[in-house]
Amino acid sequence: MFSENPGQRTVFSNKRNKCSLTPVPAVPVFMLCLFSLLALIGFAGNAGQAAFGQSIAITEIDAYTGRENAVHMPDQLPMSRAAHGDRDISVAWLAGATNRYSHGVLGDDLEASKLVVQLRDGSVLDFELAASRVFEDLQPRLADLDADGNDEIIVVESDVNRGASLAVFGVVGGELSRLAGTPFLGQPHRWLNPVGVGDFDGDGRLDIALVATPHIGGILRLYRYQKPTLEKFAEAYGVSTHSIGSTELELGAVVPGWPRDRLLLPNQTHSELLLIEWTQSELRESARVKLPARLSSSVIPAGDNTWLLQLRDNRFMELKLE
Ligand SMILES: [Ca+2]
Ligand SMILES: [Ca+2]
Repeated sequence: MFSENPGQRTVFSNKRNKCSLTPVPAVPVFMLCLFSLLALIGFAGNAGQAAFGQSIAITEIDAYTGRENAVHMPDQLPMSRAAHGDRDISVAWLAGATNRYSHGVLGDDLEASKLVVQLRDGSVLDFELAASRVFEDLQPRLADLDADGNDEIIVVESDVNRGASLAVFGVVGGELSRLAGTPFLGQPHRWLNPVGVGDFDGDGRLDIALVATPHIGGILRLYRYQKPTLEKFAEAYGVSTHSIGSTELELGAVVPGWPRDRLLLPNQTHSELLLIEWTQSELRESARVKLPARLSSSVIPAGDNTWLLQLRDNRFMELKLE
């Protein structure tokens, strides 16, 4: 069960040192009951201060070579990246370029009409969408969400009339199938950007993080994978992980940790980076850093609690959690 309409919402202000809870208009009683199992959350904490013994250090570094969106697989979508796995799927990619969805926020006006996988035994399977749908994405993501030893595929599927949803695919009975998905956002030209997978609630199972509508007021949403549904359990406003027209999709990152994984996410204007943790009752901001200029690139993991990033003034930076 999940909802797209929580009874209250938390807004993270773009101003430093300020968080606020903002009630939304009243909803019918039955809807409140329906939503009562959802955790309604917010970013708590004091900006600029390190909570939980955590702080973020930013240092300017020499230029590095970023990731390339190299196209190597048959019929692969231009500017996309294939995903390589070590379980049942050896490689997954987006294919069948089409301009049938007039949105074009990912670098060009082409989106994918097919998802293709090559299995470890060399066989190739594909899933072709209906004419009203596209994969509005530049990379499938592989993760064994249900710990059965086989990978699931996380990808953005958009409907030309209802906008984007996050979909989970997998190989079942020798076929590539859609296993679960979030609701579509509800209208055309509304997109969402997956952040990644991690155990954000500490229950030992992988969860999925995404940022809905990153261009017009981003909303962080956390989901548990409970086939055939994705259950939303946390939500907060005021973050963004993409700029319109960019092929850089990973402005946010999953931060491995114990007892829970956390998230490193830009604020709405990409001028700050926030370390965010789910505490079982709220999403807490546990550290924050103001960037010397706005973030322009994906945040690339470099090991040892370190990430590499680029700024709009063309400087290269190293970010380290301490
Ligand atoms: Ca699996
Ligand atoms: Ca979990």
